Amino acid sequence: MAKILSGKEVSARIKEELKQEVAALKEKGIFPGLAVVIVGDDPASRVYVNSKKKACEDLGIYSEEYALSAETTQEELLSLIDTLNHKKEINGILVQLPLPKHLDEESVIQAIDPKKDVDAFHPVNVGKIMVGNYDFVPCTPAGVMELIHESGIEVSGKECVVIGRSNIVGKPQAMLLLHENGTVTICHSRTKDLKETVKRADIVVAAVGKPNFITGDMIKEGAVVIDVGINRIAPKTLVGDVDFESASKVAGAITPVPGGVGPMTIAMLMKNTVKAALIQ
Ligand code: L34
Repeated sequence: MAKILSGKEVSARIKEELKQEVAALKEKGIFPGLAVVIVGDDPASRVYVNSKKKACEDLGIYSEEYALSAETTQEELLSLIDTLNHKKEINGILVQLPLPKHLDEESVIQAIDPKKDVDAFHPVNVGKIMVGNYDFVPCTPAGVMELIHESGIEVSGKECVVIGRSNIVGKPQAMLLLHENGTVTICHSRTKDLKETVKRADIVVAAVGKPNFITGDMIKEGAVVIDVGINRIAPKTLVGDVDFESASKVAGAITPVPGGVGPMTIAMLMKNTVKAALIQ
């Protein structure tokens, strides 16, 4: 049976450390502040944004929430971002994705001051990650790296297979693994022989958004399996992209859903917000 990589526990530890750091910063007159923008009423986004606000409260980080109606125009949203870019109390700006269809995500992200881009989605920050000299790491891939470190596995020289090529997870995840000298393969919907490719991996990161897509027969004995998927298959049932039941029988270490990567994402956002305050 695989070791369970509890993001819930690891994130609690990280947040405890950050809490001390925030208290020390405040003594020096530095007060980290985060603005979270949510547009529309996607229930999942609401849950995540609430967790982000709660984490700020727990750590003593100042936060502002802007909950905009689903009918918000592009101009209104850009105008809010402009205000936040110039607002002294705000060190980090996060626009919760996805946005309603009529809004252009790319230009919204580009409007955020890269120094306040705690998601690291702005092309300037994306480019810095590519080069390997960066301040902010996207929260989910950063959380995955922390969990991999936590499993005690060295990435260097290992076969790493990332399933999914999104800008938010797959692509930056591949870069972070590469920076630690992993041999990285990115799989996606057009990949031939997905099973054979995943089977080679010492480290598997699944970020495809398909419930229970990666099954135990695709996993190499002893591999580290990180499940980024959060799929709601029934009102109260969340499952990952990995079939935990079968995969946990062959993996050496595996993350659960919930309680795996999700809480780590939030801890990493807090880390980036503290960093943003330090940089500014
Ligand atoms: N801008 N948009 C922006 N930044 C992000 O970093 C995100 N993401 C993703 C969606 N959109 C975003 C998040 O915050 C996904 N995500 C996220 C954050 C937290 C959790 C899941 C996804 C989380 O806390 N998950 C819990 C379960 C929560 C539930 O019950 O629904 C878990 O234990 O996995």
